Amino acid sequence: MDKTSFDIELKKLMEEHEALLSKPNTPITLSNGIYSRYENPVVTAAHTPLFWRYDLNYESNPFLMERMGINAAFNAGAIEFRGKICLVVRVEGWDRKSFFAIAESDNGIDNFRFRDFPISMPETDDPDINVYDMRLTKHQDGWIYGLFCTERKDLHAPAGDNSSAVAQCGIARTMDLVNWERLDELKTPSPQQRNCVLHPEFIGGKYAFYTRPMDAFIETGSGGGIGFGLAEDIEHAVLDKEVIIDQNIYHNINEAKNGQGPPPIKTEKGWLHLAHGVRNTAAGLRYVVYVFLTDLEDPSKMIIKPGGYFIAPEGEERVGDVSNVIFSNGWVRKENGEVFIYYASSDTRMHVATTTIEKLLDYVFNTPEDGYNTGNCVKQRVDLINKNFDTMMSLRADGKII
Ligand code: M1P
Repeated sequence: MDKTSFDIELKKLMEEHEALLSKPNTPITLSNGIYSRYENPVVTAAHTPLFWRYDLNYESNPFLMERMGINAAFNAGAIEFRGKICLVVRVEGWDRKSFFAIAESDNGIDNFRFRDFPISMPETDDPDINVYDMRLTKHQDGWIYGLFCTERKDLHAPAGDNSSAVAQCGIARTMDLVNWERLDELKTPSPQQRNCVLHPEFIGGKYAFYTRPMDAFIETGSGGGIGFGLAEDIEHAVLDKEVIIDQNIYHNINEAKNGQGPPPIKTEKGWLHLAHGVRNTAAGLRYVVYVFLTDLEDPSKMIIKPGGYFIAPEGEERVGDVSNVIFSNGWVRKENGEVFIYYASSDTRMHVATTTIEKLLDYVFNTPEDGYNTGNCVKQRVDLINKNFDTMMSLRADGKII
């Protein structure tokens, strides 16, 4: 390509990129009353800066090749910081390695822009092979913590198995989202950990962690659900004991496994949790997210859990690198009671859904709990139909429904 064509192509690329970044996002008009979804994803691989992907220099890249592409931008931690919504996005290159990068927006709905540089996360003595899924906690002790999964090859895997890894919980902290201090990895009674989250407040003077005990890399095995444990110290955090606070249950949305999403939000009625649940299907695993509430004094104590899922994949959300997945590790409670839920679809892109604390509490307290069998579930539905009966009949008489 000659220099003039190069300049024309580059200008086109930059204009298209800017058009994507500045595209307004609007709520989908028909909401389910619980939350509103939005028309467009908020962050995708295409949102990453062109200068992360292209060599913009004509002399070294005369064909304007995208030399270091980005495959996906998903599973972001979220925090409101200095008046902006900051997402710590799991960005995955064409080389399959994930890294963290901050995308920020003034309104949290659109116009997310990545900072110029990704986060250069400090290492421990045992370097990470891959890191992902950061949960951000603004802790009572004044620090912002990022807990994430760190993976290294499983040295005990059979020869030729290049997929098995050992997953552990990495911990880093920051005051400014720029400089990060890496702390020791979390030690727990479980051989592996994913989906660990730091609770925002001290419990009995200790740091409290949500965990997801696992026997192996993919299978949770005897772990059984979302765990909870206390550590004396955060710099060398050790949990001597993990109790399961939300168990996997037969024939349920989390029958295969589950995991705490973002840190819980404190409300007057209890700690509001968002978590993901996984079940098996003939087409593979299906990931959805669900909500529950735990006790204000003792967040390991479940107060109430609505039955079923809160968000499941819809439309284009169903398809991606790992299809049929909704996963969330970030949400933000605004001062006015609004809640912005950041969720990823199919390990590919980020979306937002908006709701309020008032609606979430209504949802948790007034949605029937799981009936655990078909008979009970039919009774719950018949109760609803009976409750609606008079309204239904008068709407029918008025010709408003058939
Ligand atoms: O691919 C779906 C998700 O799988 C993992 O979640 P879990 O540990 O609960 O199976 C995570 O690797 C997550 O990043 C991914 O979105």
